[in-house]
Amino acid sequence: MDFVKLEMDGALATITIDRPKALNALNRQVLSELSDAIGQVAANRSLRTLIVTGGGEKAFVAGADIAEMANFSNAEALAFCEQGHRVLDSLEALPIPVIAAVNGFALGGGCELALACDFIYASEKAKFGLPEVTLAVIPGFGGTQRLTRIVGRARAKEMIFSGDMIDAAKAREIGLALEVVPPAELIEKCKKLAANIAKRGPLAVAQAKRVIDAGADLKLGDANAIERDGFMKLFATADQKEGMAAFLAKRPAEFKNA
Ligand code: DAK
Repeated sequence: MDFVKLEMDGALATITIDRPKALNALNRQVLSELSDAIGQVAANRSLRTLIVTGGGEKAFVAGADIAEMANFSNAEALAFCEQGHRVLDSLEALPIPVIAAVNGFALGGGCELALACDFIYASEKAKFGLPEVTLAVIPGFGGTQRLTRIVGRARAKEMIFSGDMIDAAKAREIGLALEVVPPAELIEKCKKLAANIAKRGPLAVAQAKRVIDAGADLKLGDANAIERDGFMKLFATADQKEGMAAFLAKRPAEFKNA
């Protein structure tokens, strides 16, 4: 892969969008490589967390590639949009937690990539924005929908209508970024959380992610039915027996992902 790096280290995978000369902008090749990398993560059952970040000093991802999009026909725009939706949906559907480590500009499609992760940790120099209206288009990789679900309709409209960037502190204030840390500490902060996640019951973490996401757009009663289903299913796993036996025996649990 030319522009996407996939590293696996024990239970942790890291995907780096690595095209720093274009501030990691997403063109069709980058999206296709990202799709391959996500497929490899999905196929590896020893992984417990994925970190997504940007290569170089300046950017997470500065958006979809404007040079490539500039002369798109309607049909090409639709195909690109569908490719973006497919890739980000597959990222969102991974059964393991996905942390966006936003190390710089997260604009347009880059902000949308971060929004498709489970949550965002940001460096103090991160900048977020959906500037598409500046280019006379709208966000096309799910940003109008995912941002609205995370920060609420009015804040999403403010960002999308104005096209303005916000800094990391503002992103945290509105609930877009969960944590903001000095640049040099960003990956360590994400790794620390990943190490904690790796100690927990993997099927339980996956089930928690599934029920939270599946219930998010439902009425509470229907969403709680999904929770009941997930809770019940875990009692058929060896890890549940091990987790509770280990607690009662006052020893650390050894989970088998089974
Ligand atoms: N695409 C292509 N190249 C980009 C880029 C981008 N999004 N962002 C930066 N670059 C390139 C620059 O052109 C420059 O290339 P060279 O001139 O060196 O060849 C290089 O990266 C360094 O950028 P700058 O020289 O501009 O660096 P600065 O520090 O001065 O400025 C900046 C950094 C992030 C403020 C600036 O680069 C900038 O404003 N970039 C564009 C940000 C942006 O507008 N992003 C949103 C893109 S639109 C859809 C599907 C998807 C989308 C919409 C619709 N459908 C099909 C319906 C999504 C749209 C977007 O993401």
